[in-house]
Amino acid sequence: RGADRSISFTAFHRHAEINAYLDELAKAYASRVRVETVGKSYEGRDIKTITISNGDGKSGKNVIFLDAGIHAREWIAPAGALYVIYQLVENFIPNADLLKNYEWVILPVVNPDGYEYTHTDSRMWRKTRKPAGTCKGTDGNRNFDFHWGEVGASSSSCADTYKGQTAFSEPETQIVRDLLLGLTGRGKFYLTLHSYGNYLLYPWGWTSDLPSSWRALDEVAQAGAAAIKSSTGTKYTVGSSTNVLYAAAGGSDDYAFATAKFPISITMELPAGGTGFNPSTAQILPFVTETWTGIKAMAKVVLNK
Ligand code: ING
Ligand code: ZN
Repeated sequence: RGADRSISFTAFHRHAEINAYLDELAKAYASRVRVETVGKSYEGRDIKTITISNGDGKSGKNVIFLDAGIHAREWIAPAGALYVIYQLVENFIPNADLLKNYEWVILPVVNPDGYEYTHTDSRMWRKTRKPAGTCKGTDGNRNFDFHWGEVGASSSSCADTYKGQTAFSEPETQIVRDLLLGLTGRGKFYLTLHSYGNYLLYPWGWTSDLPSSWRALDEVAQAGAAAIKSSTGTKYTVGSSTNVLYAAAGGSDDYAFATAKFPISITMELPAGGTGFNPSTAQILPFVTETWTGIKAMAKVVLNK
């Protein structure tokens, strides 16, 4: 990685630095990278996606869609998304198989207002920043319109798991919704990065029942867990969100799976480090490297189907 880049994996970066990195890649790798501003956050920040291809000019390929940073304080998640971007773009040759029949669309910071707020004001902020009732902010991962608000979400605007005034009340979740729906058919794998706890979670979050295709979901998630286990020894727990963590409706993974028809949809909870949402800067590179090992293994199962 050239010293001229705006990011590294030895620090957590501000949203403007992350957007600048995407723009640098679009310039330096114009034949393989497209960066688009897909909308603005409530406070007016540009929300960008990067679409990565192998530059062969073929259109209509299947898509792996990855996002991170819907929860503001989970800083290792955007770092993980940036590492995926870095590998696929700047370390293209060894990763070329991952781009042969697939494009990757990556949205590294879904909730930039919250993310910036955790840097400037309140490190443990989780939600968006739009005013709602007496308090500010909605939990983006309770705001999607699939069994919205039925379980594991709060109706109080002051709660960390506030479901929002309506489903898709937030511009940030509307942006993810529209991207997912625009990929219906081509979208084969939806992966959303969170922290913390070392889980690979699949639908459903709204019920303890399993989807009929749960074996395919489990196969992908188990491949990720096994690859990580054999690379670093880190143990990931695999299962449906409700069954291995807790029930929570209105999550992006249930929506991608049920409504946008992504056949594989997974929430990856990255490691904590010593202190939960705040790994040390020395832990960033080992964590994102290990995460990338798991993501590659999962992607390989998907693209060999
Ligand atoms: N965890 C997720 C949350 O939104 C989750 C877990 C994912 C629950 C998907 C239900 C569905 O609560 C974190 N750390 O945010
Ligand atoms: Zn989260």
